[in-house]
Amino acid sequence: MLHFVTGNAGKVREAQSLLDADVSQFDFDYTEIQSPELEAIAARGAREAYREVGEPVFVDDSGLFVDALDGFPGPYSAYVEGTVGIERVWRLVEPEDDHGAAFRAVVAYCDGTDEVRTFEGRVTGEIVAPRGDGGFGYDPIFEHDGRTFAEMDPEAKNAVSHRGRALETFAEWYDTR
Ligand code: ITT
Ligand code: NA
Repeated sequence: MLHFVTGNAGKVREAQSLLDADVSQFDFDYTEIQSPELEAIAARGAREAYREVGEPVFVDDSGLFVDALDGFPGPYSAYVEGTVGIERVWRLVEPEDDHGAAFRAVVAYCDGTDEVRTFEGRVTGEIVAPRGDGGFGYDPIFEHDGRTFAEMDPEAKNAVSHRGRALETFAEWYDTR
């Protein structure tokens, strides 16, 4: 049994659809340090979550990096989603010539026996007016290959997404460790 320590049910659905191992959500609010680096945030979080749960855990720290906004909201994506909201992020990007953006995710695993392991995934796309009602978070305004992530089912999104790639790399390591 692997505990995915997160308050985000959308992340859990994607991990369950991709990983062979049994994944259960453990909703514990670990400290998210103020850092420009997703990897540092995730690694610290995984250590703290392991101390809380006492069994193998992983966490996911992720964010949307908009090119025309110099990578904003990046590590502050959750805060910006909850305050400004995705519709206004779209409005910020709309007048820009460059709508390019990337989602990044870092999955960090800790089982107490070894150093924390981290696995990263990245996907590029375009910021568009909101479309679709699947997924979560910024999915309606992130278009990849003609569809927003909110227009894809979890399998299609996992096949190309930042989290799908990070989880894929994690699973390869986990299965052969
Ligand atoms: P936990 O920290 O409890 O896991 P969270 O949603 O706060 O949940 P983060 O701190 O990693 O997660 O913040 C990630 C932000 O980026 C948050 O606003 C998400 O909605 C957004 N995000 C990450 N991956 C996404 C995805 O696949 N699709 C849409 N938005 C995503
Ligand atoms: Na969070």
